[in-house]
Amino acid sequence: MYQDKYQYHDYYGVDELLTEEHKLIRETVRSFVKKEITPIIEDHAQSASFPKHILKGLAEVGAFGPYIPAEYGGQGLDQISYGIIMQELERGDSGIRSTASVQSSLVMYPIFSFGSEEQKKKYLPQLATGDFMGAFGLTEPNHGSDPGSMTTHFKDAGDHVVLNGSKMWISNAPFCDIAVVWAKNEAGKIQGLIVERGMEGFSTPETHGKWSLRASATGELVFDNVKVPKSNILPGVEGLKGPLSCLNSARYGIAWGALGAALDCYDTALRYSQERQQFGKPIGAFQLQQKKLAEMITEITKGQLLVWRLGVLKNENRATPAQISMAKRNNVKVALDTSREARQILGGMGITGEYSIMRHMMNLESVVTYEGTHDIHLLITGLDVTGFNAFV
Ligand code: TGC
Ligand code: FAD
Repeated sequence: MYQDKYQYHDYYGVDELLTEEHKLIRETVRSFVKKEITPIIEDHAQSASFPKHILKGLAEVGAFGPYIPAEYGGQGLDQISYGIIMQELERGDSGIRSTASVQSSLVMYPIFSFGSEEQKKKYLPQLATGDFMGAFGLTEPNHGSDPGSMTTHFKDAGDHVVLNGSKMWISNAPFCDIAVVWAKNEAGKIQGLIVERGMEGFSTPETHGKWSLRASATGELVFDNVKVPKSNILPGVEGLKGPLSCLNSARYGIAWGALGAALDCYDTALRYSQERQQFGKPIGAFQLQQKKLAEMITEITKGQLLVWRLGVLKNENRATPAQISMAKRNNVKVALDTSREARQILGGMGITGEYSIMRHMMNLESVVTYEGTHDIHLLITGLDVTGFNAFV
């Protein structure tokens, strides 16, 4: 029986910057993860299956749309609370955090921000309870980092539009009830459409054979002359800034989330280094192992301060997309480096499913790629500081 011995690490007393409510939320999600996720996640990752039975529990701990106002089923929490929830979930598994990120930032957020009152009332409460699960379709087979060149499109047909094209690498696609899909209208402008499962011509084939995010369901969204009622078009936004605004929210959550995976790897490696004996003493007594652990906690601590400050800016509506890019890029790299070093500290045991490290490490290969790759975020920072646009 798997024993979750995880203990949080707060080297700089960042907790003192949190409110009692933040800590209570963290405790609730942490307990949920210990009870419901860590005991089962390894089996799901090994068998490449998504644990659908946890969706209700995720909704109950407020993982779906925590910052959406209560009148639409959310909890009206602040951005730091959202970040904390993402961190605790990713401490369990990046795939579980992915499901919550997509539901909150990529499905509920656009409906809340750009949807009609009717759309908000129809979808948001059911998304908050997990009765409806959503997916977000931006990436296409030939357009990943450059979503502005997408070819998925729709044509006016009276009271509805006809949607054609396909989206690839879509988290939650295989089981989603609705998908927020970004497509070009006849004028070539990008708009968001809510596509519902059951609409004729809409299918969601699953992507198999992943070595990363194995406990998360990934798939395609295929549209073959799908008739979408005009009332399902998000009226509040046109252009690439629509989907990119959603990404600001999701990338912010990932910046917090990735630290959860890093903390889990660091915590596991620290304990192992204190217990595992070689050459007559704990391996943690060797300077080379201490270097790894000291650098891990240093980078994690810097990351904790970065996201806390970003959360304050976000609460005040002052966080810029470039600041969010910096935090996503930095913290995911910290987590990936931490997982690789932690795996080495565990020697051969590090490659087994008895410990979470290798699973985190493989998951983070997706996290460093999705929501904008490591290099794309560097170029966003480059543009912000130099004023020169490397994308054109
Ligand atoms: P560019 O010409 O710079 O901008 C087009 C319009 O968008 C505006 N804009 C933004 N608005 C809000 N937030 C942002 N972060 C924005 N960035 C740009 C911009 O002001 C402009 O507005 P307007 O009014 O002038 O039209 O766009 P570009 O075509 O040069 O592309 C820029 C680039 C490369 C930075 C961008 O396209 C990008 O971020 N590429 C990465 C793609 C990406 O992140 N895809 C993620 C897909 S979703 C996903 O991965 C989910 S994983 C889920 C999970 O499981 O957790
Ligand atoms: P490409 O864009 O082809 O990039 C390939 C390489 O080229 C990268 O290293 C990139 O950094 C580099 N590159 C590209 N352009 C430049 C440039 N201008 N300068 C320098 N280097 C460049 N998408 C969704 O819409 N919804 C989802 O729910 C979703 N979930 C995902 C889940 C998983 C598990 C994965 C792996 C991906 C998911 N994605 C999703 C897609 C993800 O956002 C894309 O994979 C990502 O944006 C990169 O696009 P790409 O894979 O097409 O790579």
